[in-house]
Amino acid sequence: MNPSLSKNTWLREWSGPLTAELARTPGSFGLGQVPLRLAPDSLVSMVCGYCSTGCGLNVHLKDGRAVSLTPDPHHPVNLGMACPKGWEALTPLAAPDRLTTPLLRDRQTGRLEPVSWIRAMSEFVSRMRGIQERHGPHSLAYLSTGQITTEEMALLGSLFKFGMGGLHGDSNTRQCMATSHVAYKQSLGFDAPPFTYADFEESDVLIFVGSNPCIAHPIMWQRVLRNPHSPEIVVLDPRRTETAVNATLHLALKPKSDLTLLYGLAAALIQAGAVKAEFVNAHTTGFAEFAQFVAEFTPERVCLAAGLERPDFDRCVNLIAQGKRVSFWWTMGVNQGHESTRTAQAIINLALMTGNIGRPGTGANSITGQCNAMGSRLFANVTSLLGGRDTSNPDDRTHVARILGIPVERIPTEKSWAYDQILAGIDTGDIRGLWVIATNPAQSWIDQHRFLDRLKKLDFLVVQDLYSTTEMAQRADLILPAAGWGEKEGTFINSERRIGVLKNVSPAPGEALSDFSIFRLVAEAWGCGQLFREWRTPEAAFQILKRLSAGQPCDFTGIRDYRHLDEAGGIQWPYRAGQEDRLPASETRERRLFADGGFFHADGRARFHFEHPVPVAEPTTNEYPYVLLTGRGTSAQWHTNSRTGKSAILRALYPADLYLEIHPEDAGRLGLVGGGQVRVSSRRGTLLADVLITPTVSPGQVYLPMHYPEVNRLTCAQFDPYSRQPSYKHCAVALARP
Ligand SMILES: Nc1nc2c(c(=O)[nH]1)N[C@H]1C(S)=C(S)[C@@H](COP(=O)(O)OP(=O)(O)OC[C@H]3O[C@@H](n4cnc5c(=O)[nH]c(N)nc54)[C@H](O)[C@@H]3O)O[C@H]1N2
Ligand SMILES: Nc1nc2c(c(=O)[nH]1)N[C@H]1C(S)=C(S)[C@@H](COP(=O)(O)OP(=O)(O)OC[C@H]3O[C@@H](n4cnc5c(=O)[nH]c(N)nc54)[C@H](O)[C@@H]3O)O[C@H]1N2
Ligand code: SF4
Ligand SMILES: [Mo]
Repeated sequence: MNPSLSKNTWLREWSGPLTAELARTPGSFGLGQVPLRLAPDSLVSMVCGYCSTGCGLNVHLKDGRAVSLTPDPHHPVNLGMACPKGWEALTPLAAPDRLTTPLLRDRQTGRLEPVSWIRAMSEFVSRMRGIQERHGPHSLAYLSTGQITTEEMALLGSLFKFGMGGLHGDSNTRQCMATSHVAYKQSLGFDAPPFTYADFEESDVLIFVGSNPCIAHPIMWQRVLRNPHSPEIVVLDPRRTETAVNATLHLALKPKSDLTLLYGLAAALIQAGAVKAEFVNAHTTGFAEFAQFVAEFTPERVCLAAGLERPDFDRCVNLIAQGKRVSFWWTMGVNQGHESTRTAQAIINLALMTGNIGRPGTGANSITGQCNAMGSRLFANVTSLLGGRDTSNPDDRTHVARILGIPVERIPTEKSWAYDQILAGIDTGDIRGLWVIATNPAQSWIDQHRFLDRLKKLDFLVVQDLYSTTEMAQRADLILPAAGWGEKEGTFINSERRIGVLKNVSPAPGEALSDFSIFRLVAEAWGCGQLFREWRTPEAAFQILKRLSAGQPCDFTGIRDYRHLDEAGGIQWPYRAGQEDRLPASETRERRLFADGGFFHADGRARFHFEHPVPVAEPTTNEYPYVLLTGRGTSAQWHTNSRTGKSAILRALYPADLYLEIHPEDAGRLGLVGGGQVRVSSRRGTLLADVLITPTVSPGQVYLPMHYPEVNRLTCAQFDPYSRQPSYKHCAVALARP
């Protein structure tokens, strides 16, 4: 049977204005079939759905079916290149464990059984409502993602908070970009990464802090390789990563000594007369206090703390002092730390004090992780109100209510709990029902055993995913089958603030629905569908997002519609209505922020933030003598491997089993042999891994790639106090022969 027909049938059965509408216009709701506006034999361009680089990919349609994919040679981001995940992006859609119907756990047998959407929705509503009636409206929570479209995130955040009366919702962006969000907001006045990818090619000095783009952002790294200025590349990473090997200077600092080192660099730059006083005086506040604060971070002190040789430190200072266009880039080695916000701000401070921001080839540049973490930072309605507004500000609430056409009383005045607080709320009985969308925290959240124990305490767990086999799905009471990238429409925002479109080029299997349609169904079933009547299609929702962006730093009211985005190869915010006529030709394809030195605080000035470094939660001891670092393994593996593990081509590009990187000296002392096994234990758990002996890690440190299910058994739940981002990259472990 034609799957789309069966969908229409059940949709018609379930009465209600929305469902009738869905049944009438299936294509535009991502209900499975290729929208009519795509010619059956054509080349369809769309943005990649893995990492935040946002490469343009061309999907080749034959007889209305996606048959292959090639990188878009004209796309301003990737210029015809793609990494293995991008090339293989269609393969995971056809995996045999795709969900084709909702699954409900039978209370008698404990097994997950297929049910209709009507049953799934009535179960969702009756059990979630029941929890709210028994334990109050805030006893529900959701955990979402940076991997669904901006339209979907905004609808979910609005539905849950304004429609269902919930308050607590967060996403895996907390695991990833929360630090950058808070750091930018406090320092620059808005969460605004200032760069454009051309900056990779225009710098004469690039400094990567806790960032391994060779593996995690390979196409950004290709842009670095195109830099014609023979740039100096400095890498601050405890490991000799693929990126560090390609650097002109690798500072293999001790794990989590970044803040001390960055303050030391600031002090030495001040000593070297490298401060751009004119810029600092005109555009910043707090420099004098900062200069006084860092004075005690002498080269001797910081080299000792960071385990660096003085000549390497001096060389780094000279490169920054003498560089004409210095750019600073950071990723998870910074964000996933116990003092990560101040560390990110220490990087921002270096760019500000040396005037390296707002000009080509400069910037304090946080590289994003997931394809749409930037969308979630602006529109998920999680830490800020839609469009980067402030939940606690009555004017902002009134404004958003007016734009959405909803009563202002529906907008909560309080902020949601952060991810870790929501989980702690399960222990205290405050959170009883959890809805998990497009994230797999049963593998990816820190301190896994504790996480899994908490799941058992829930009254009701709903998981919305592509696959029935993920660690989360297996534990759900109800699974909602979602359409994935390539099976739906919407937009993503990449690392350089570029909004790109994705398209529906492949039918979703069985009764799987786009997340957008699922949220609309929930709204309808909950009885609040009327509040979201304007959110008819993803593109209609995009028009609402435009209005929400108006007047904000992220204003993109100048973008007409999806077609406009498509024709332009994506458009970076800001792009205000009328701006297209005023932009110089050189800036229509890419733009950076702060060219005029004006920042987003009310006084137009950027701020220096700083604070004394503090020790890690779990230093090594005699019993647990090694520091465990975790992160990405290969360019072919994506997070919990639910998608990348489906491709035979990608599987051939990474080791099948978990492996531990260990220095030859340590391996020798412990009698470990390459290819043999090692038991790795922390205070919270233990695992077995294959031994990979390599000098890329320093003695006393070991490394596990995060893509294998066991890794987070070991990690230690410590959080940055400002961003509440987990510190995945530091805990103490013991090693033993099994
Ligand atoms: N292939 C692939 N690409 C991806 C992803 C993926 O899963 N697979 N995920 C995407 C996502 S969501 C993200 S967030 C990004 C992550 O991108 P990256 O942050 O570049 O990747 P990681 O390997 O997590 O961490 C980077 C480096 O931080 C270093 N590090 C550890 N501790 C410290 C420290 O104390 N100080 C410093 N300076 N460095 C430290 C690690 O050794 C590691 O090399 O990648 C994105 N791209
Ligand atoms: N030890 C350690 N742990 C880490 C990290 C680390 O460096 N070290 N990094 C952290 C970081 S930066 C991140 S971002 C997280 C990532 O952690 P997760 O978000 O848990 O990882 P993913 O595997 O990307 O999970 C996405 C899920 O969504 C599903 N999915 C994909 N597309 C769609 C869709 O369109 N709709 C729906 N409904 N579902 C979809 C996938 O099948 C998958 O199950 O991991 C964190 N965990
Ligand atoms: S670099 Fe990122 S966006 Fe580009 S193809 Fe690879 S995964 Fe996709
Ligand atoms: Mo991430």
